[in-house]
Amino acid sequence: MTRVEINFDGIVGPSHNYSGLSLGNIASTTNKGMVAYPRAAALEGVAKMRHNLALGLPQGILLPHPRPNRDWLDALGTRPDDVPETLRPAAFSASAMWAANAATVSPAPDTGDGRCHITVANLRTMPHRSHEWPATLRQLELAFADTRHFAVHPPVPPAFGDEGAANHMRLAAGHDAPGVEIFVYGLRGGAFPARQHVEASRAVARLNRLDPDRTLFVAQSEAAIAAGAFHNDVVAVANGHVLFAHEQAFEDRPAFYAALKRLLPELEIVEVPASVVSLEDAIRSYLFNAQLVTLPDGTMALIVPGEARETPSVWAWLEAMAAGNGPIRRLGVVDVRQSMANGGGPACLRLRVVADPATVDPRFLVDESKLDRIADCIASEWPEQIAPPDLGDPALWARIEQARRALHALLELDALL
Ligand code: SUG
Repeated sequence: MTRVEINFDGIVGPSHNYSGLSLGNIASTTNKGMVAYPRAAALEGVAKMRHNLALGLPQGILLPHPRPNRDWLDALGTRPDDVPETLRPAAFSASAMWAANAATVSPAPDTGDGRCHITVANLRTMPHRSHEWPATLRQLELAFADTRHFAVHPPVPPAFGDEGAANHMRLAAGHDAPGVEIFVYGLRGGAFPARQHVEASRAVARLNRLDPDRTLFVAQSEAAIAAGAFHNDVVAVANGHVLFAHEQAFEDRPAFYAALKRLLPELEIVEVPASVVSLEDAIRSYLFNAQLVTLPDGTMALIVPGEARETPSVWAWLEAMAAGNGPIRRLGVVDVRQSMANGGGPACLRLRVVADPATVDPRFLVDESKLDRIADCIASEWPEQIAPPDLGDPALWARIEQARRALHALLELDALL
């Protein structure tokens, strides 16, 4: 059994649009009302997956959810053809593309029963995301159906907000070694909501059967949330024994770093000082919403969005880092502008699972040729553009629903329709 890290990217759905639904997510509110390009967005996502494959990394997918979400509208006593304007954007949101919010994953070496545990996130803080979990649960139960290796849990009750892996980090000597799991929660966020509640984090840690002695609960800094870091993965990312974080990511950073060093002596922290890259530049560029990956030769690469290269303070820092003696020596740049304009960078678009690929349902794994077929489907079926007022057009609903059906047929995943 060879356990490796597999990135499962959310395929950008055919209803991708900019409705400004996420308070506290600066890109989402700033770009409200803009024309979106779902076809281009989904093809950017495919290109990002190809970038990972070219680095020699295994790659998986998660599929777009049914939109408009007729079950959700039904439960609210309405239908797409008489839905109040206030509910329509939420019913159409393609936000399930941000797979880092799908669930929290605890790999087998960390759990009490030696299985990989996956707890679906309830995403209860934002109405447009609160109805993602049933479709996410169905997909994850199918993709990880082998109960000898996986346990998939439904979300924690909505009394407590949980946003999944975006607020969770794992540090370990290697992917297949026992790790330290870190849950980052919010206490306050100035004018913005703290979307991850500590009680939800504690519940997920229990459900995932983690060892309390190797689990840390750490408060995100209020300054970071107030500056627009609505998830921890906007200001920090971990991989293997490396933590890459902004100086202002955590409320009590000395205590956190000290606890971490005690648990993981090989820990390396790569910290970016606020005097070099301000929180504002970090959030604008999504420097930390990067994929920090271990390459097949054991070295690490940081895959950043194009916006990081365009932000002078950030790019200067990155170039100096890659040229130095630290653990991250290689940089990759991917273009996910359509997703970025809604506050979703490279790290938001993927859910990391450590597993033997042979234990995963192969329909959720991709290679170049499957990506070719997915790209063809997107190119022929996805709407080219959507402005929020278009969401009232029944012809567009039909198009969006047909596009999703075509993708599911192609992937032989009609069971999820
Ligand atoms: O939840 N944006 C998402 C972005 C999620 C990013 N994920 C991570 N950081 N892991 C959110 O705020 C915008 C939708 C809109 O405005 O229409 C949105 O939901």
